[in-house]
Amino acid sequence: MAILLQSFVLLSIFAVLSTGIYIDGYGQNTNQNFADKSWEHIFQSSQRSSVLPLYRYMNKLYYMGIHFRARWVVALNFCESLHMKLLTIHSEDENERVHKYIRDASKGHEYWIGGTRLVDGYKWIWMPYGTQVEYTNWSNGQPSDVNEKCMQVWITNNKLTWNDRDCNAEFFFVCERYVDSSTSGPPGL
Ligand SMILES: *[C@@H]1O[C@H](CO)[C@@H](O)[C@H](O)[C@H]1NC(C)=O
Ligand SMILES: [Ca+2]
Repeated sequence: MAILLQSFVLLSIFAVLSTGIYIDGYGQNTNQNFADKSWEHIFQSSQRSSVLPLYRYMNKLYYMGIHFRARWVVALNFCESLHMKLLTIHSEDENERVHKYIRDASKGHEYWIGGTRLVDGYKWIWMPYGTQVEYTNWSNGQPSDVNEKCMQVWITNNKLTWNDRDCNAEFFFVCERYVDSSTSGPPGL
């Protein structure tokens, strides 16, 4: 039943994407904060094509998953469905940039990113790349609990910092894609 419901939700989202509702919603946003937003075709068929609103920063594209909240694994898979990955953060600059995107989105202050210790229950790994998490920006006192095996970012005291969280909690999320995956990728890959 849960799986059926989940499939239905995902299918509905594809339906919305492929009717182009996104395009109109984002197209009207002329706020200068969105200046680095571009559009990319992801779904194409003979009948119609759809585009995804993406930010571009350095060698990465970013998609803000702000239209439904999901458990961590669902967010991971949804990003893959968009030919993207759940976000990985590798520097203070990038952390700041994501902070800005989250502020601009105005959709709360908690988002899933791609760090997890589900793989061996202990070590923090960026999924689905399988690389070890090196740069970190944990909140004070975090990670707090070995039962919290997934990584989120949250805004506290006007800073974007990281927290370990129960993977079954539902949050918005951020997806990424390296612009040219043949010549660039996350550190360590
Ligand atoms: C963590 O992120 C905040 C901003 O969101 C930044 O001010 C701070 O310098 C970062 N810390 C590290 C160690 O990168
Ligand atoms: Ca925690």
